[in-house]
Amino acid sequence: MADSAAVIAAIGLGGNIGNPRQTMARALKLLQARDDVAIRTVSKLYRTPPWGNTDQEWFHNACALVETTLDPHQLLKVCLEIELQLGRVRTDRWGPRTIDLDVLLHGDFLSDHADLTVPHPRMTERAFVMVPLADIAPQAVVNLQSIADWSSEVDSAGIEALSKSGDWWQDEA
Ligand code: PH2
Ligand code: MG
Ligand code: MG
Repeated sequence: MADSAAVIAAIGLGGNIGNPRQTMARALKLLQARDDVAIRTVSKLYRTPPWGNTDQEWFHNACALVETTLDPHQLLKVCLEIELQLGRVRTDRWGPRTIDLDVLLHGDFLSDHADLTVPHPRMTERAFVMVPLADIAPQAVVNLQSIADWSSEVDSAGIEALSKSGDWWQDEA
């Protein structure tokens, strides 16, 4: 995409039902297939302890940088459509899910609207977001501090990389 109106956005991916690695790979491929989104960089894939409601399976988490001509609301809508397409059923707020796609950052956009809060609320406190995001955007500044610094401050106990690089999603069917 060589479009002057394109911006870089960061998307958080997670899931803990079924085959999260495959579902997250499919989500990235569905994003990549669009002509208004190009995947630029994907983090390693991580296994992370459940945060919030701790009485559920461990999650898989990753983050991706995409270049997009979609505005933040359009990108969120695309993410929600892909979640549905991949079989997500919404139940508990912090409960188990087949796939969660969150718009973490979108260029310099700031919003605290109820439907779309960017930067994603409390992302800097969550190791399952900061650790993968530090792979791909360590120097990005959120809430006046770099992702690398946030990542080194959060409690990342239990988090384990499941891949050596960010190409884990390419080989999933
Ligand atoms: N998502 C949640 C709640 N808790 N815990 C982990 N480890 N990873 C997640 O993606 C996650 C969570 C709600 O979005
Ligand atoms: Mg989420
Ligand atoms: Mg979500």
